[in-house]
Amino acid sequence: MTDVIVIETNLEEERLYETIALIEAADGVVKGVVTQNVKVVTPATYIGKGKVEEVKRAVEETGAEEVVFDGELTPSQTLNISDVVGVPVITRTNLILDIFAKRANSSEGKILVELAQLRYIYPRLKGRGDSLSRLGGGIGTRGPGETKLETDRRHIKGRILSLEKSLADIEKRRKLYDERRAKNAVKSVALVGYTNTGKSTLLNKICKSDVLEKDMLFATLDPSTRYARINDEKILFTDTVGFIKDLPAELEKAFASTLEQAKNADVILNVASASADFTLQFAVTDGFLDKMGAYGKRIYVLNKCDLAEQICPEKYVHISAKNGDGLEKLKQIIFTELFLAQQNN
Ligand SMILES: Nc1nc2c(ncn2[C@@H]2O[C@H](COP(=O)(O)OP(=O)(O)OP(=O)(O)O)[C@@H](O)[C@H]2O)c(=O)[nH]1
Ligand SMILES: [Mg+2]
Repeated sequence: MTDVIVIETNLEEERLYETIALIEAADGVVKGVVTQNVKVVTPATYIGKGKVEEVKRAVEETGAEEVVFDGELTPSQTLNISDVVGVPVITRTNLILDIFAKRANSSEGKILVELAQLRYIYPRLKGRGDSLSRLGGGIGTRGPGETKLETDRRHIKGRILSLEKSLADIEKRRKLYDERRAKNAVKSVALVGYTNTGKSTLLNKICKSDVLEKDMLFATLDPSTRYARINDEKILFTDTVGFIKDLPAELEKAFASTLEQAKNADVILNVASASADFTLQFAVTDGFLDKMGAYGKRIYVLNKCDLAEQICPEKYVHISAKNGDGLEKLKQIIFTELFLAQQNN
């Protein structure tokens, strides 16, 4: 567990909750939040000089070991703040990369995370040979690439190329598998959506399976595929990594790779949570799917309706994966899309 102070410059309440959840998922404990409504960015430290002093006091009073900046900083801004506050400063991207490093299980997942980490670090190493050694051993710094962080740029470049090659091999194998599956004509459904909306819970309910479901951001990293039957037809369901707003560019590639199956699925369930800002969640997911060129028919599933405080728009399919409400209806909608509607296209 690492105690942290958060610097918040985005003043939406939900954003702060999300950041705190990210910190918890990375094994951090929030000891305080320093907020600044940044009207003019201070080039050296992003936030103003007085605010940096306020962060320093918060660090000293709480004994926090790290500062989490809820956004992006340039490498020199990171170092300048860190010099004043006396502890390492990590960005939201470091935090997300860290959670991914912790969760990566499959060999592909590990390659993807290491690649994303190295791609993030590489341009930041210029003329800053010493900067990484300042990161210490807290959150935001671990991962498959950790031991290699102190080697030089050339070594990192070489490692990136070699990881890219391994990944290309994995992708080629998967493509063959997908082509074989397409030939066997098994219909497929992908569960995609914002993180923590209940995708894994829904997969488990539909397929009577037991993939990890947990109240934590990015509980799922590697995709899992299971079978289920609807009206006696065998259908493949794939659970996928969750999306998040402002995903680091370095991780977008990793997402795109683990989402290959979603890209080729006949039907995509875009899952959001009725207890959160579901309009934003649907939109964030749609944005990624559009960018990836996913062509499957999209069904918008509003999960956790048991928790809904307001009346949810009718245009979504309302369900509760937890208590089973709406699941039968959802299955029939999926069936219609796969076996009836698409025949007419
Ligand atoms: N109240 C309620 N909770 C639910 C429902 N569905 C899932 N949950 C809970 O929401 C939390 C997240 O569920 P997951 O299935 O792990 O969510 P996910 O979308 O797979 O999350 P990531 O893999 O982290 O992106 C768990 O604590 C579930 O028990 C639901 O319909 N109602
Ligand atoms: Mg999951």
